[in-house]
Amino acid sequence: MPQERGTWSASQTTLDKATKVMEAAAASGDLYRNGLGMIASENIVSPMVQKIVASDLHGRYAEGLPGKRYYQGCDDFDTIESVGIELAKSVFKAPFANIQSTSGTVSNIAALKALAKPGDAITAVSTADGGHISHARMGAVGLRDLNLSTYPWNEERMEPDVDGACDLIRSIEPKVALIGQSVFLFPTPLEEISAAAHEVGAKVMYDGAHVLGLIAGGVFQDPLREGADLMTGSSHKTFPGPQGGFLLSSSEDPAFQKRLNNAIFPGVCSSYHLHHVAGKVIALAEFEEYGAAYAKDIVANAQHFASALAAEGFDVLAESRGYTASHQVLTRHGETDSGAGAKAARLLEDAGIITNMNMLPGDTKAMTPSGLRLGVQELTRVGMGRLEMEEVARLYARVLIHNEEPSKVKNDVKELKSNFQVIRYCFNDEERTGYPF
Ligand code: DSN
Repeated sequence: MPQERGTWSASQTTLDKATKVMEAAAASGDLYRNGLGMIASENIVSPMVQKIVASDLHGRYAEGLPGKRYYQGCDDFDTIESVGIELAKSVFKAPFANIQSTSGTVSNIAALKALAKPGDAITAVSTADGGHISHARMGAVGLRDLNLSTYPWNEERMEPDVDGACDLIRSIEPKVALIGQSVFLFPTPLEEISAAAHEVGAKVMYDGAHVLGLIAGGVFQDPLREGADLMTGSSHKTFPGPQGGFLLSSSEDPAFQKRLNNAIFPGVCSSYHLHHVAGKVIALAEFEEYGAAYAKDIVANAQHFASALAAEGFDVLAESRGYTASHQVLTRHGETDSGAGAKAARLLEDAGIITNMNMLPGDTKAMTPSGLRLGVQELTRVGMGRLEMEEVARLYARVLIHNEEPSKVKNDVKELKSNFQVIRYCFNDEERTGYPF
């Protein structure tokens, strides 16, 4: 018998659990609404993306590609995905785009499935130097059982040592030369590395997860024209869409493109979160309109913020290169492996500033690093500019240099943030303009 409305009942214990979850979600929303979200891998989604992510698509299934589905009922979604593929090709200037992947890591797993077989060699940036966990044996590289060799790292320039990387590639002759990091301050000298890789028959895979919006906005580097055969990325960092991933390629070869599509489905996805794909498509349309301005403002803000932190007395990395050319800023808060970064992140959180501890060159332990990795893409999205970057640097100094009580600083963080509640660089929405609930 179907359950009659009105006879639905639930035990108080289960209801209490659901209530607790709803309250925690609302509290998390308040934390970011009233605080400063500065984790470099995060962002907020536009009102139109918020709306479509909560649509009926959430409960639906699709497998395959537009026009070639296993399930009925996909005609409307075919429209959405077809528009999205064309937008992704245009926004990323890529002859090939697959927009189904559910995260940057899933895109990486698919790429490695398409490019290499178990036992093959791969070169990448080590996690200690800022490489992503999916580039490591503990992540996707290990899952594919690839033999990893890591590039020598130039600490001064915060990028792979180019000659060393080329020598490594020439001696290892990997199947895949993987480029890109999660700590990503400066563009990688890709042309030289790609030339060495192609010389030995390797494919160049560029993980643009962090910097995808900066690349598409034309302010970082242009990997698909600098030698990368493939670019993976997240849809929710400097590219400000819902959580998910992209798989992009410079290849016009239909057989290679088919291999990439097959690596996503049936390779690593069955259904693929249609509401998020639809959100990505809206975000792509918004990016086509406003992305270049957003990307430019992010990098300008990161540079202002880094200089302002240095002026307050912080040890900001890469001073000789102008601190940063991306959305990220790196700060050192104590001795190598001292845990000073973890302590700083906790104090900032008490003041309503959300960051993450990060290993810096020399650190060897992930849980007791000496640094912070800071991102300004979310503050930029709500309209903060140069003056606010200076104000935020002063708030950091009050907590971490002048040892003010974080709860006192939190009031000023809330006051500052109260003036920045409207999400920018997106289509107008008459019903809502700000943070989700
Ligand atoms: N671990 C994330 C980051 O913060 O860089 C990316 O997946």
